[in-house]
Amino acid sequence: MKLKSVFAAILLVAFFAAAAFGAEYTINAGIGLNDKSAQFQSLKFFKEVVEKNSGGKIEVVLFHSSQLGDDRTMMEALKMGTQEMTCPSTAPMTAFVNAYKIYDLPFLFANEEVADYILDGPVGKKLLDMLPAQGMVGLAYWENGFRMLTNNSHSVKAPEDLKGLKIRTMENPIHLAAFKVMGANPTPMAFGELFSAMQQKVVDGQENPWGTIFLQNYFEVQKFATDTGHVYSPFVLLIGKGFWDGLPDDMKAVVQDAADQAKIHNRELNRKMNAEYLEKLKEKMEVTILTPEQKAAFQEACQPIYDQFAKDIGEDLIKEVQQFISEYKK
Ligand code: KDG
Repeated sequence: MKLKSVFAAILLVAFFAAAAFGAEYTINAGIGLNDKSAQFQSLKFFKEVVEKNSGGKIEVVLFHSSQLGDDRTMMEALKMGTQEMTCPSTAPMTAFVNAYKIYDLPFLFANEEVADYILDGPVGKKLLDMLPAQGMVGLAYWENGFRMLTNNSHSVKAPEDLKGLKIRTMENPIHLAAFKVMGANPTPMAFGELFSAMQQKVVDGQENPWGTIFLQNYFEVQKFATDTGHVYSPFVLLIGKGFWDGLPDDMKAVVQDAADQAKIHNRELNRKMNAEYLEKLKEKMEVTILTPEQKAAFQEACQPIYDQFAKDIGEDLIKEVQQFISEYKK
């Protein structure tokens, strides 16, 4: 038998053996966004790398569109060991680790590059290190992105235009306070309930990155959009601590490496998609692109939030982040 055929035979035997015995570990991974999102595409990338590099020992099963529940429910499930993986926005993570509120400060990051610098630096790591005490392990920061406002009443060009608008926010006290101080009437809600809430006019508007606004078809129920970019939303790829502790070291290394590779893929894809979907949305909604002066008015309106939450978040942590941000600018 030729060498090539021997190899093919070995591979075939290995394949059938894996199929017969099944994977040793199963990671059930769920998210709120749908299967067209950059987040789901990145999870598919993660799955391929893990399954290949673990030699089939780990199987990753993917769920989207809140099939396993909302961000908060899935984090609870990780803690209880009934689900292995999720990838929430950091905003609802503040219910478990208060320090994550740092990322909710309005207009903290000027662009994606400074966000990467902070998230991949010592502050980002310090916050990931707080998760095991809560029964979760943070593998990597992926990206949700800068959040933009939509509504179904009128075009918003200044904070005053927010007056009376009922806006859905994530379940996070800083997001609520920021929209209040800008003049809106905010209400927290799980992501999975948002589309029908807008359709049934329970809320007038919401805020999410361009990719989500397009891919979740929000333009069908929202006429107006504004590029407020009021906060940058990171995602954290989370794995349950109980499950993680049960993995042998070589499999932990495979999962960590796949999470890091998928992070790079995710950030590139997300940025590309957000830019593309903004252009597509311009054909479907009235999109306002703010001038720097108009944007500054929103930033100024949100300024009191920094004082309001200084003690809660920790003045030292805020100073530390601001110090790193100013270093980055130099
Ligand atoms: O998959 C992520 C979603 O569950 C959620 O985090 C999306 O930004 C989001 C929101 O507005 O809830």
